[in-house]
Amino acid sequence: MRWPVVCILALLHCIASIELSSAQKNKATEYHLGLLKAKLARYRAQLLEPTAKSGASGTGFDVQKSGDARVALIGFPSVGKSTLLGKVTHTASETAAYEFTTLTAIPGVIEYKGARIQLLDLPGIVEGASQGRGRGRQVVSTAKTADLILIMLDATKSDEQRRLLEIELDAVGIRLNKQKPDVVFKKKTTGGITFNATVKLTKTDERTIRSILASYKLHNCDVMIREDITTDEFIDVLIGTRKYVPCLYVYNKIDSISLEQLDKLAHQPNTAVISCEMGLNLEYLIDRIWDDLNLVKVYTKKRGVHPDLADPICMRKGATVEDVCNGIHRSLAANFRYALVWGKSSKFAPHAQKVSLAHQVQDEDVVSIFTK
Ligand SMILES: Nc1nc2c(ncn2[C@@H]2O[C@H](COP(=O)(O)OP(=O)(O)OP(=O)(O)O)[C@@H](O)[C@H]2O)c(=O)[nH]1
Ligand SMILES: [Mg+2]
Repeated sequence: MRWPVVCILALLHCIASIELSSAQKNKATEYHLGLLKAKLARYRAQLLEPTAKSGASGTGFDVQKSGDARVALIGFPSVGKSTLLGKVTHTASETAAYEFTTLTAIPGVIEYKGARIQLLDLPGIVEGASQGRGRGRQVVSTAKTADLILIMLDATKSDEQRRLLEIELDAVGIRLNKQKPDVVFKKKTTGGITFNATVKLTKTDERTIRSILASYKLHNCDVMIREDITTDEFIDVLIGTRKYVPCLYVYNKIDSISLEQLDKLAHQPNTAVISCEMGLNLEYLIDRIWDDLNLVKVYTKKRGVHPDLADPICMRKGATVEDVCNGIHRSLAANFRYALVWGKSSKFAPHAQKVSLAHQVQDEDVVSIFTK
């Protein structure tokens, strides 16, 4: 056993025993627990991201990114991931009633109103995947590269599966449906620690944070906390390699459950219910995927011709006309005179509005750019 594994086991044991005795949950316990978690997070990070010389790889499957966004399918074996890929893309991935049918990453493309979304079918994972069971480590590492994670669940199985998958993704540093904590952290070479909190901290305190900094041997840094964060969230900021990824929970096989069960599942947040085999609700799922990716697609139009609806430019929500220019050609923004936009972002819709580079575009806008 490598030493970090031994440390983790020992620390887990300590945490368990502290948590047991913390029925009255006093401040001292919280403080020590915070320190232990900081240590644990550091050992985990070493274990998951081994240095080059230790040889073990923490990398995912080597699949080229393509299209406008990447969506990864994560789930236990036989929940229907490959069946979904076959239904919504032109790519076939072997499907079968036995577990671990899929052994590698298989990319397909969802065509959505001209946008191209890469959907990655991945092998099923099992409990302990983040520690390297099966191909688990590779699967969860690949999930880190996705713009959206679809956690696929079997509607006929218990809800325990959902929690187990969340634990596996959490363990490799993926934070689902969470924003990066609003903390500014800057290392310095001298000057000690300056600590500022612009809000009242109710879930952690300055003493805990200072001790965690000391345990990471960070004696010179600026910390500015602008949100009521937990100790865990502060550790995430320190570790710095966390990935904040949106996630949609997809319950498949709804053809095999009762309407009451269906109703209950469908009302959970960030959830879509489908049946791949019967083709139920798949169009809704794709609309949801598009929404959750937080992208806008913009169609460009040359003077005197219709816009090209087959080939939009896809950008993050909040993108401006300048981003559209850069998406077409590097030199365009420099020679920009004005643009005309039609669609939701035009003040005069359905007519065009004349706009400058700073104008924010919206989904399905049509843009014409005029240069000097
Ligand atoms: N009843 C029902 N069965 C389904 C549905 N979708 C898929 N299945 C069945 O579930 C089984 C597993 O499907 P796969 O698509 O191979 O599952 P997978 O998640 O890719 O599994 P692995 O590759 O082993 O991880 C197959 O026998 C499918 O026919 C569905 O909507 N309803
Ligand atoms: Mg499969």
